[in-house]
Amino acid sequence: MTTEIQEQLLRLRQQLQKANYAYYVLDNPIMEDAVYDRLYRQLQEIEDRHPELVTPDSPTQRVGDKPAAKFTQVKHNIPLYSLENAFDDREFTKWQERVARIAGETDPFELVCELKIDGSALALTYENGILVRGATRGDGITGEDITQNVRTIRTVPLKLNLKDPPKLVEVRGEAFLPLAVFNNINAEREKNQEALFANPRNAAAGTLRQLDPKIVDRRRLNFFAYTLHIPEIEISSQWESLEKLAEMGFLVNPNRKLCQNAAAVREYFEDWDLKRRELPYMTDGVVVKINSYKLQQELGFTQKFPRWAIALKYPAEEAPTIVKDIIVNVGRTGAVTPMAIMEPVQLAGTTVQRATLHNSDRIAELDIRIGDTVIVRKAGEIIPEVLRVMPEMRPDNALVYQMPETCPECNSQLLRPLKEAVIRCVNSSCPAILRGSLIHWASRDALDIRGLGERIVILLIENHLVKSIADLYRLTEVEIASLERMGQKSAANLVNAIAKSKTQPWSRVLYGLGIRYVGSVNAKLLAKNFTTIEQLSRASVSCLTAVYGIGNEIAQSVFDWFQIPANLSLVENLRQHQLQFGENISEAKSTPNSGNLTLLGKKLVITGTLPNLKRDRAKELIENAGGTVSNSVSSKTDYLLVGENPGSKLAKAEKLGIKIIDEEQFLQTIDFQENI
Ligand code: 1X8
Repeated sequence: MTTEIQEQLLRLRQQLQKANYAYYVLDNPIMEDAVYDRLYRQLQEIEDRHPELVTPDSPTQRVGDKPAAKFTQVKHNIPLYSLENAFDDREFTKWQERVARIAGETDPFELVCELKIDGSALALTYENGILVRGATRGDGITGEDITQNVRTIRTVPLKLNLKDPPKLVEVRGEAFLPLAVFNNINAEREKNQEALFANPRNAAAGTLRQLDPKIVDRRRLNFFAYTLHIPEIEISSQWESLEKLAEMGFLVNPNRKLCQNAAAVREYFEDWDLKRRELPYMTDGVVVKINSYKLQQELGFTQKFPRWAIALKYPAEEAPTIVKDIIVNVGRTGAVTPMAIMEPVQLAGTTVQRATLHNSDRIAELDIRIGDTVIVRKAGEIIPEVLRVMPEMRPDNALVYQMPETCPECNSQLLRPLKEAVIRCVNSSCPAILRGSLIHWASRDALDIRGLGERIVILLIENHLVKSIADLYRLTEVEIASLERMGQKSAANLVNAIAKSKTQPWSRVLYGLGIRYVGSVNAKLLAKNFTTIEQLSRASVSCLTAVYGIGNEIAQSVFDWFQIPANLSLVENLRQHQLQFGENISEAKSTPNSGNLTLLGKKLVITGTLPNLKRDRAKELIENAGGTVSNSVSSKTDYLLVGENPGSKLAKAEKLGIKIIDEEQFLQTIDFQENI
C-alpha cells in the first residue's frame, strides 16, 4: 500500500518536474496547462493525506506559506568574487597582456564570452542533488540565507538532473527580473506613488530580500546559472561547466560563445551592443573568462578579483541635454513632483524631453538650474532622470529654481510632512487631485470606464460638471454632449460605460478609491479578507496586518483613509449610486459583532460545555470575528475555549503552552455586548 503511494508520488513528481523544465527552461511546453494543473492537484491531495511523505524537492514545495521573520547570515563555502571591469578596449588589451605575461602564454588562448546580466548574484548549494540553500552574495564572504525565496524561481531545479548526485554541488548565477516584469512593478509603484526601482538589478535585489515568499513568487524572478563547483566530477573548462549546468537542469544563457582569440571577443562585444537591446532582460556588459581551468588555476586571484576573468562594460544609456524649464506635476495623492523640461534627446532608442527631478532635496543636491546642461539617464526603461549637472557648461543667466509654496493648480499652501521628502497639496478639492482621482477611477484595472480618458476628465472638471467621483454617476447625456468635440453617440456610450461600472466587483471599487499603497493586488487581497467595506473600515491596524501579505505601511494607510470624513461621505455617495462594496453579510447573518475582526486569522479549539453559548453559536461568533474553529489542538492553535468537563484537549493545550480562555474572556475578546 505504502509503496504504491510512494511510487505514485514519485511518478507525479517526475512528470511535473519534466513539464516544469520544458516550460520554464526549454521554453518548449510538453503539457497542456489543464493537464499540469490536474497532476499537480493529484500530487497535492496525496501529500495532504500523507504529510510525512512530502519531500523538499516536490513541485508543491516551491512557495512556502510562512513569511520569514528575518534572514540569517551564512558563510559561503567558496567566496564569491566580483569582477574587474574594463570600460574601453585599452583596458581589455591591458588585461589580456597581463594574462599572457603571467601564464607565459601568448594569445591565442580560448576565452568564453557570456552576457553580463543586470541582476543579483546567488550561491546555490545542493546536497546529494537536493537544493538545501540559496544565499545572496552579500560581501562575498558571508551572505543571507534566502532559500525560501530562491525556491520560488522556477528555473532553479529543486533536484539536480544527475544519476548519482555528488554529496556537494555549488552553483552560482544571476537572479534577474525580466524587463516586462520590472516595468510592471514600477508602473504599479508609480500608480501608488511609491519610490520606483532605479533598475532591474535593484528590483531583483529588493525582491530577493522580501520576507514573504508569496510576494516573491508573484514577482516571477528568473535565474541564469554560470558557475559550477562540483568536486567529484571531472570538468576541465568553463565551457564544459556551462554544458554540465544545462544538463543538470539549469537555465544557462544561450548567447554564449567560445572564442579562440581576443579578436573574436571584440567581435562578440560589438555584435551584442545592438542585439542586447532586443533581449527581454537587461545586460550591461560581457563577461570574458579564460576557458581552461588549468590556466585559471595558474592565474589565481588578486585581493579582489579572479585574474582569469574580466567584465567588458557597455556605456550606460546617458546623454547630455539642456534644461529649458522646471515645472511641477501634482499627482492624485497631492504629491508635488518637479520635472525638468529638456531639449529633446535620443536615449536608448527613444526621444526624451522630460525627466523627473524627484523632489526639492534632489534639486538642491544636484544644484540644477534652468539653462544648465545636464546628463540624463534612462535606466532600465523607467522614466528618465537627471544624473548630474555639467557646471562648466552653465550659462551666466542660469536660473536657480524655487519650489512653489502654493499649489500651481489650486493656489492653496503646499505642505511638507515631517520626515518626508515630498511636498503635498492637501486641499482635497484641488482640481489636480480630482483629475488624478477620476483618471485612476476610470482606469483599466479599476472601474474600467471606456471613453473616460484624461481629455474628457479635464473638460468635465473645467465645466463644473464633476466635483467628486460620485458626480460621474449623475451625469446626463445632454451634459456630456455639450462638451467640446463630444457627439451624441459618444455621450450615450459614455453614460452607458459609467452605468456599467456599477457592476464592477468590490475589489476594483476598492482599488479605484486610490488609497495609498493599495494597488490592484493589495485591493484584491483586502477585498477577499474583508467581505464588505464596513468590515474594512472598522478594522484596526493589527487586524489589517493579520492578513497575509498586508504589511504595516499598507495597514496604516488603509486605517488612516477611513478616519477622514470626506472619504466616508464619498463612500456613502457612491453607495447611493449602487456601486459594489461587498456582499452585505451583516444583513444576511445579523450578528451584532460583524465587522469586529479581533480573531482574524486565529485558530480556536472548543472543549467542554460552555455555560451560555451552544457550540454552533460559539463557532459562528468565532467565524464572524475572523477566526476559524478546528477539532484538535496542535501547535498551530491560538486559543482553547474551555467549558465544563473539558476533555483531553485541555491537558494537551497546557502542555503546548496554548492560551486557555473561558466563555467570559472569549466574549470580552470579541467585544460581544448583547444578551445571549
Ligand atoms: C557576474 C555576472 C557573471 C555572468 C553574468 N552576469 C553577471 N552579472 C557570467 O559569468 N555569465 S559572472 C559575475 C561575477 O563573477 N561577479
